Amino acid sequence: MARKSKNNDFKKYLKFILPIVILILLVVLFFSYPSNNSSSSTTNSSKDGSEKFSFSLFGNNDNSCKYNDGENCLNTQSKCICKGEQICSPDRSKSDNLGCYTPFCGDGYIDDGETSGTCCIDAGCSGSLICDANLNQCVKPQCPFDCCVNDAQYQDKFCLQYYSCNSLRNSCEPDDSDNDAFPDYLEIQTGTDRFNPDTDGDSVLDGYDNHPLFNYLPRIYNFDWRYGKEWLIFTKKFEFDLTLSEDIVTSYEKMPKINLISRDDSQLKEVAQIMNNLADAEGYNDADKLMMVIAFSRSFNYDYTKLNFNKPLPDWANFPMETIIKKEGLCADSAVMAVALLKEMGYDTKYLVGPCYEPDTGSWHAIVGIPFVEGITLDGSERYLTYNGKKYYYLDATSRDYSGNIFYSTTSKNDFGTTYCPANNFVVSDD
Ligand SMILES: [Ca+2]
Ligand SMILES: [Ca+2]
Ligand SMILES: [Ca+2]
Ligand SMILES: [Ca+2]
Repeated sequence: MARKSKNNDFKKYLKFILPIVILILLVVLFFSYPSNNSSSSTTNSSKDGSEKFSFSLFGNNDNSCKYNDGENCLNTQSKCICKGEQICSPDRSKSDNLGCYTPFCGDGYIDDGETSGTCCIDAGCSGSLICDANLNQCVKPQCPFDCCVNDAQYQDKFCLQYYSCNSLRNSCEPDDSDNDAFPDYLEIQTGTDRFNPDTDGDSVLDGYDNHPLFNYLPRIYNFDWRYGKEWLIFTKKFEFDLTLSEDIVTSYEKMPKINLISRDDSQLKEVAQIMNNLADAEGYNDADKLMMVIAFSRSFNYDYTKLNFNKPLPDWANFPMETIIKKEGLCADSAVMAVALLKEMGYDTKYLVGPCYEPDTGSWHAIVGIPFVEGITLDGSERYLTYNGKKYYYLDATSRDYSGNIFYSTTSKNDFGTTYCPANNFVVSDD
């Protein structure tokens, strides 16, 4: 009886205890399910790497990263663990919930291994170099000008064909291979030779030649004037013809007004030869030869249109041949012409300039300085200046409108005398 009773007690005990055990298990199950995950997902890790679901029979849930509660890879390293190439950097805007981040070149952060050499997009460049984002390379900055060739600071930028870089101005300027004032690209367009400064051989550089491909039909220029030993009493008429191409005549107006006296001019050489021949035919001494040329110069008209050009001389004066062809000019034109022509004839002449005062304040006068030569008679009133130990006598080559004594003297006030343009103020102005 007792055994039966014992068996019944156990059954009663099971009936009582089993529901309690099952109830406890259900309660444990319920609390082991994460409260923030109400979905029925059974995946145990999301793409951000966090543990979404864990099952523990014993209800121990501390192994998952509670990022909603502020846990991250930095402050809870044991649970919030970054994976693979991720780094822990909760401050970055694109970090995941755990504060993990996968760095890449170009993300704006300098990470381990990123230098100017490996990732200049993030790490930047040293010195004046800049990062080329397409190449991810440090390069010199692009030249900001027309051109920068072999410039240490900038990437080289070259000029188009037939242009070269002026390194002082960083600008592309046209090539002129033969230095004839005619750029290569224009020579190619025109058909002239870019390696021959005078394609048609008419003595006019291509750049100043109205017809650079052919010698334009020449024209005859006639000159006549008078000179005599007894000045204004007995005179001899001289004359000569000069054959000049129109291209030569127009070239003087195109050329820059530099080296007016020193420029090598084959036409002026021809005139000098004519003058020497004319004087030699008369058996003239040096003094008469000089005066014959001065008389030639003084036969020209005074160019009143240039009268108001009160500029320093002679940068605005004409070329000697220009004055000869026009047969007119100011004192500067006549003096430049006479000095250059007499030099070609073998005389050591100087171009002299000096200021003139009342009533024409600010104006200048230009005259010729000549050395003493055979046949000159001096009366003591003549003026001269000493230059390099040599006396140069004043000679006024300006037009017949100012006729008078040829020599510039203290008494020749009608001839730009000392009151008007003080003789002591003349200086040598060679060009
Ligand atoms: Ca040229
Ligand atoms: Ca040429
Ligand atoms: Ca020519
Ligand atoms: Ca020509």
